[in-house]
Amino acid sequence: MRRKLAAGNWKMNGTGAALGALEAIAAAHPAPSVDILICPPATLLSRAAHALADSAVDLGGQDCHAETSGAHTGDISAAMLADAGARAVILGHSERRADHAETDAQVCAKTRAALEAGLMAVVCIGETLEQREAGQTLDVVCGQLAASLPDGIDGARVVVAYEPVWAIGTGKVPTLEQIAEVHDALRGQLLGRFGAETGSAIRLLYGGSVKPGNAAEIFAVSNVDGALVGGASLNAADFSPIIRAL
Ligand code: G2H
Repeated sequence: MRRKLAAGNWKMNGTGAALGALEAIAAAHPAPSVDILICPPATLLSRAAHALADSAVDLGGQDCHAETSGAHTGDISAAMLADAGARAVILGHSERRADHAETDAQVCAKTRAALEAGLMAVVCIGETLEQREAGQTLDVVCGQLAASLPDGIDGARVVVAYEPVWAIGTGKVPTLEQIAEVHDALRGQLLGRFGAETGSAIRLLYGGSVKPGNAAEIFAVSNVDGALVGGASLNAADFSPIIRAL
């Protein structure tokens, strides 16, 4: 049985003053029945790890380099994230794919590096509006999934987040039928490629404009094991009801 996961992606939001929001989220869920992961900016990780040391909330990064060290100015390795207190890392978010031209092959290499560093990898995939309107959604997301995950993975430490690009930060959300169609296809592909044990252990999150008002109905969709939440993960007032809806 897959444990549900509520993951927060703070993106490029939050300075030291935001630690209070992290503490409020943790304080509201002292013994959660689901996993809670928050991925603040890397600059906050060490302080957040200290502030949440005794909490049930795990911390994650938002990207890592595929190499462990070297001449890569401005980049952060998976081992560095782990050293700063991260237990996970988001990889291949559509904003990284768009802003930094990240390819599936790069995401795959980063995923391998994250797993080797002992992190859980939250691998993001999703179609653009043009691709959906052209009827290419399943081809696109299944292609991204195939090329973004390495072979030989531990399913318990891999999470796939389906995030339609057109639903991110827009307030637009796919229909429940559209979410189910994609998640069922992804589960089928994972089972076919990795076998029953690994393929059924990988958690599938939905992401894109998840809010307190739509979380419960999304979580009731087949093969939705939780959510990757952006804007609504920045404060306890919004994120706590989403966590409770899981
Ligand atoms: C999608 C999501 C978090 P939001 O990017 O990954 O953001 O919930 O703000 O749409």
